[in-house]
Amino acid sequence: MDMQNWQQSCYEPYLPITEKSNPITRDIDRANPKEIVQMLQKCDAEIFERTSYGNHMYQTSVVQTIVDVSKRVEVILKDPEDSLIILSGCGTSGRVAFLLATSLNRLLASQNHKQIYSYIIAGGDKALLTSQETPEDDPLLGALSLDKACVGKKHVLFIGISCGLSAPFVAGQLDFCLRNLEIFTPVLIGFNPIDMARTEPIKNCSFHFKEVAERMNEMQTHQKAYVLNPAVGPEAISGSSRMKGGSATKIILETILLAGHQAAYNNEAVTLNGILHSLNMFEKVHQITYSQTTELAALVQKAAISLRRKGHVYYLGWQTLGIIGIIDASECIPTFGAGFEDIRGFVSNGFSEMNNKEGDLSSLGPHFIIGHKDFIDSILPNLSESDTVIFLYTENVDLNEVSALAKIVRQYTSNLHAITHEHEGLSDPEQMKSLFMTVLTFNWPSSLYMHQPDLMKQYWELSTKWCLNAISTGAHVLIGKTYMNYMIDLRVTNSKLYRRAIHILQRFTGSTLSQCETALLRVLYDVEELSDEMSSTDVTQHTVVANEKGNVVPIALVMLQSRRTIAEAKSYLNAYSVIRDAVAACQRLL
Ligand code: F1P
Repeated sequence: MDMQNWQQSCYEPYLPITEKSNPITRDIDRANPKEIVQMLQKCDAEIFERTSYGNHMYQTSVVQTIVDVSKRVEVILKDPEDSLIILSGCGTSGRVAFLLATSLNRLLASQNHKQIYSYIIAGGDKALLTSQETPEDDPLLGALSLDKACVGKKHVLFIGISCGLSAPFVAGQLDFCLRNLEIFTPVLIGFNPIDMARTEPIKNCSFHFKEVAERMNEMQTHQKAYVLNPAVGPEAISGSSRMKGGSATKIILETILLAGHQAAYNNEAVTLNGILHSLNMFEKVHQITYSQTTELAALVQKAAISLRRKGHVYYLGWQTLGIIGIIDASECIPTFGAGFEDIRGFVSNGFSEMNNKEGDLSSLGPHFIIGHKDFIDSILPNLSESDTVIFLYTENVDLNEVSALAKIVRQYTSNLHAITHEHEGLSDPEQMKSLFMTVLTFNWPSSLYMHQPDLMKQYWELSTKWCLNAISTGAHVLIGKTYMNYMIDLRVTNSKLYRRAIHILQRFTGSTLSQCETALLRVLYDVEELSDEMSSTDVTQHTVVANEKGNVVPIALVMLQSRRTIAEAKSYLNAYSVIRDAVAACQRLL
């Protein structure tokens, strides 16, 4: 089915695009590693597809908005005193905001310009490395943190990211901007048409997301606000916006921000053609990355074998590729219910490389131990052949450092691999390659970076993100964590995830919405009969309870399917370590 068809209202009409199940990956749970990578390649290609029910990325209206926002960036860069560009979001969207703000501030500093970028992530810096889903539901918190971030500023370009046009935290911030347009120019980035934005009422709040998005749209006619919401198709794993949503956000924002930089500092006016060229280059990055399907599939397989053997996957990255690794690894915990030790990322120089607002967070606990030195001290002594180690580096790093660490790791496991990036023609010394069992090398043609050399780093980051998303997603799919392309065992920790859980129950049991919600609540509160208080309390309260509960949706599913009690459903599920098998067996009970 192509974009044209699945986005038409007849395909899962009750769901916004970002929550739909993608037909390309419908049978991903039965695919082999190579097929999985090919499916992901197709899903990611939809970012650049030129046919779509909603506006697509290359559509003139989208490109024109990118031009308009880039010009705003140019104005701010030319008058940096009292000005700020703030990027904000929840979960992956906040992590992309952080990555861009930090990386562009570094670029500005290296060229002796004032650093004017800032980021906000719901839940603060600890949400960069761990899942903090609850603050996402709080619009007031969003507005307050924005207000605090721009004290004393006269011009603020605010970029609010919510892939699903759904996060109340971001809605609160956009509303705040719309009420203070003399200071703020708000931009909304997401991947649903506005009529699919979320309409669920927000607690203690007079507006919902769609209402704010409509106000934004109206203000766009006066060039006072901008909405960038191309349709890029459903995620490969339903609703998992860390994948396509995160990548498309990075592509759009890097296009905008670097076009603004070129205009402000190199006198290169922002044009429609320039923006189209930039999007084209990102499309090439997609093609080059997925041209190595076989090699990538081999890494997916290695990672799956490690997880199946109860081993681990470790990403050891240099510079921002290390951060990409940490982000990918930490997202596996909420996405796949993975254990924190299963897939972990480490970055050279730890928190000084992160350069995050709140500084070194290592005292917060083991989830925040991220440096290569920490890896050597705490992981290396127990490293074995069951573990897969993947180095992530580019030709711009100190290769002596890379080879020294590789030699140490090799003393513990030969299951050592590398993903590397280099300019075409400048090849990695052979002796480097001999240190690894496999090396996935990307040779980047000069045509890609001639126009804007600054973008090369962003291309390498995106390419690495695609590879790691494929490895971690593919590995979890191969060990049976998904059923079809649904992640059934999701944690119901905010209102969006609560609604997604109910939808999954409806999808697989055919029960009514109210039956599914009741079953979900019974499991959350661990009672066969819900009290009036439990039924009437709001979703926020339910998600607080859900924070401490695992296996909630699978248990509710078994209950609905087979009319079992909670205890019976739990013991039924205990017989299965693989979600796919449990659900399939449960389907047969019908
Ligand atoms: C934000 C987000 C996702 C995360 C999870 C919960 O989504 O935190 O990043 O993976 O699905 O929601 P959005 O506001 O960008 O749609």
